[in-house]
Amino acid sequence: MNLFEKIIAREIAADIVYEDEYSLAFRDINPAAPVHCLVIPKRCIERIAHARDDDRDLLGHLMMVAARVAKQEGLEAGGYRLVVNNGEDAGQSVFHLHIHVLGGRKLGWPPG
Ligand code: DGP
Repeated sequence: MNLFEKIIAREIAADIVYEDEYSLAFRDINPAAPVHCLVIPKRCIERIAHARDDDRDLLGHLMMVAARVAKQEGLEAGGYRLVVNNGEDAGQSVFHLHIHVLGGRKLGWPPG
């Protein structure tokens, strides 16, 4: 079981902000912004590059959940950023697909 599967199974505690049949969202343990949540699928896809054609609905669902979480966290008016890190150069450290939802401060671009 990977780390995020343990969070789904409640073997590791997390501050969960949203859950449904297909997805879970919880606060990042090491926040990079005042609001920093992660949206994950309950069925593990290691990284976006491993997604298959039949993951299309699930991927769309995760984006909708990310927008919902951002709204719930009060980020809609000021704006927010969604990030998916894929692989080593992007700094992916947990190999279970996740969308970072970041906001609550002015975010710089491009990322360093
Ligand atoms: P990435 O670098 O894109 O793979 O992001 C992984 C994120 O997961 C990173 O921002 C920190 C977060 N994280 C790692 N371990 C835990 C944990 O045990 N609990 C929570 N809530 N977040 C974690």
